[in-house]
Amino acid sequence: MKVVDSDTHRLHSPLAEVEGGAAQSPREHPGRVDAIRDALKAAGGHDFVAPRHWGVEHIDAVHHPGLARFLEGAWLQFNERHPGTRDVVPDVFAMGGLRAGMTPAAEPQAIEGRLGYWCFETTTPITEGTYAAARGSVDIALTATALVLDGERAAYGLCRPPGHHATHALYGGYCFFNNAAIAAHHAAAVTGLRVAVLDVDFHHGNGTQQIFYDRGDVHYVSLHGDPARAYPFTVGFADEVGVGRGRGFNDNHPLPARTDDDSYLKVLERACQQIAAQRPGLLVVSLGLDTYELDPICDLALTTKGFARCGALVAALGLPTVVLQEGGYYVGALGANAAAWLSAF
Ligand code: Q9C
Ligand code: ZN
Repeated sequence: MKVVDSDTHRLHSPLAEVEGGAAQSPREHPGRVDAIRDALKAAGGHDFVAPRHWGVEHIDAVHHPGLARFLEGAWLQFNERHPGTRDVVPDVFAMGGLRAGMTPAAEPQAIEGRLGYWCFETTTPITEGTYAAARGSVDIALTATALVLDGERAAYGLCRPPGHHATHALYGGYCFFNNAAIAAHHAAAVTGLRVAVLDVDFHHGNGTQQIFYDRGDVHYVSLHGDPARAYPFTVGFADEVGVGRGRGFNDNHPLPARTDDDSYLKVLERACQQIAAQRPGLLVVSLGLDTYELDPICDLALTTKGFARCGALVAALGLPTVVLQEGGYYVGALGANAAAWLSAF
């Protein structure tokens, strides 16, 4: 398979993330890409290509244009007021309730306010190189998409930072720009065909769902830890089916803790049937590997062999397919799991 990767992701490497009231070593770090790249090289059969550069208009087509403008200048604007800050994290959030019964908040002018206006949580620091890294991740996603639009049966984009938690106007969950949504929108716009997004990351892709919730041209289907117990907690329930023209084009499959290969594959088969029933022309897979049995922040129980079965099942859809990397935090098996999924595909 064609694999699109680059080193631009290294520009995003925070020292810490704030989770549960404490700073900890980031779960989402450059070593994740090293592990996947090394395993794919060792497995063989993959053809590595560099990404092209894509304009910011592809990001603005999916996100509020203010999000990219903000991320581009945020680190510098914060450091003008607080010199020497390495990792920039909001500590005030522009929650709707602050102005309940009044006109909604305009974008604040002070950087401390802007951070809490564009961000929804505390585990996604902005460093000096974050914007460039996030742009590079989008370049990888769009280059992989272009390869498939140009006739490749499939391509894999080794995206980092990941993307599926980023909504129209918010970053968070280790995600700045929604790589999969940008890829799916681009493919739908270029081909005029319906596009399906299959999201198998452990966490529900709240951003991707939100971006396409009122659209019938992009069908979002997700398997994930039930938000009754799992991040992002507020989105990803089974009764969220889309709205307006998007009604019937959103399918969520919340799963219980410790779901194993056999149970998972039964649900994945149902998800594939839902995708096939809408007759898409192209498939985007948000490939999170944090459903693994040893993942340190998740609670499903897939095995490396299970990932191979998943890759084979998705391939059987017979669709032109763009596979984009999302999460996966047990680095000791991350490469083997990616290689198993992609080789079986
Ligand atoms: N206590 C991805 O896998 N931390 N993002 C959750 C719960 C954020 C995961 C904190 C998890 C984000 C792409
Ligand atoms: Zn995840």
